[in-house]
Amino acid sequence: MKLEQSDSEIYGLVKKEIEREEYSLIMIASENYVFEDILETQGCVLTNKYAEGYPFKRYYSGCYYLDKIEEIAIERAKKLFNAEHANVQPHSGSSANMAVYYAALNIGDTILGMDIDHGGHLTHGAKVSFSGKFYRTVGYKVSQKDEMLDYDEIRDIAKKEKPKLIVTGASAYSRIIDFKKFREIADEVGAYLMADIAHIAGLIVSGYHPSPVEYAHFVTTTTHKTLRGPRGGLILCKQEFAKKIDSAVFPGIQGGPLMHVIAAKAVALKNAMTNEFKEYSRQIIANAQYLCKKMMERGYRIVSGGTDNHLFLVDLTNKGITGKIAQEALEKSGIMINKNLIPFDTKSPMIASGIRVGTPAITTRGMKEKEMEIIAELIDKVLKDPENEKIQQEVKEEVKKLCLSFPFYSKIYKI
Ligand code: DSN
Repeated sequence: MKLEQSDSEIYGLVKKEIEREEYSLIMIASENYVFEDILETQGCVLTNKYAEGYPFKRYYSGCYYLDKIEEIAIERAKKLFNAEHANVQPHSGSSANMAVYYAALNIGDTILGMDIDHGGHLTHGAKVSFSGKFYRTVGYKVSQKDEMLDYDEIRDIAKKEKPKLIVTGASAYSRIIDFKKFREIADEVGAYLMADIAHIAGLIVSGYHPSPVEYAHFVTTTTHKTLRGPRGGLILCKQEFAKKIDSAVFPGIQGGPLMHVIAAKAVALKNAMTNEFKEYSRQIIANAQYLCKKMMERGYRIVSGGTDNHLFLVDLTNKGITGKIAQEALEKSGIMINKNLIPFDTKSPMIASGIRVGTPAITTRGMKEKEMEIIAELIDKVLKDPENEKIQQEVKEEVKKLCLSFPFYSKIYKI
């Protein structure tokens, strides 16, 4: 029985969401569109099966095909990232980070991570997260001078606080991260280094951002952002930590793996090995840089003055509006971005002084520099007069027109 017949309420809402994704500019830096092969794999019968354990060492019978699938996913992850060991079972990036902490630390040990207000992730030590509750956490910030990482300052904090684990990686940082320097700092204070590359994994495997795999003891990522796979997590590590990581994931923090998601991760990892994917990553960055330039030409201040990756932060202070107002006005106009704290922000996270803009999803649709110019103009039109509902309606129509020239899910669903 099809969903339309069995549950018309959920079916209707899913259909609406397909339309929203098709006719909006999805510019939330952590989101993307998956292709049909990923949708198909995630929606397949593998969702039925329990497979606690690891390939060929399971607690359930009937796992022979799943063993092969997980083994393929592991081998592809190792090959793509040039890693010694991979665990493909974490349900999310947060679970991947939790498993690394569980493997490497004792409760109460010190973690040094990037402050969430400066671009770090919740799980890098925020007090509201398990990371800030179970561990002693200390944060580093970007420099006030250029809004970039200041490695001397990070070293000073590390020397003073003596963390057992240093976390590098971010959710809202637009510059290249020097993983080698982070490792040097970790070595100086006798800490482990974990690189959370959730945002930039796709750029790394394409060669457009240096890889941390050589330097970090542990690397974590999600598979659904620039990697363009299913929603999930992944851990890479040196062979010496393989056993500890595997038992931290299962039975440490998770039970049965989501085998339909693991199969879809395998498909995404294969796709990421292609030249087409490399070109896609190049275009993500070219689009972000071009859009950034066009926003600057319209008088927007960009945090750190630009971007080296798939995202940038816009400080709206000189425009006299908050991130919250901008997010709401743009959402009504069919442009999805998120309000975001800027470094040294004086506003609360629910209000925020800035917005975060990302290009992975619109690049997946095939948009290039020409479209970035149009998008910069549309964003500016809305933000110049954020209360003006007539402008929002006009821009929404323009956005729909633009989206219609880059059909995506309308090619596979009837909408
Ligand atoms: N919440 C994600 C983001 O938007 O960056 C990170 O997990």
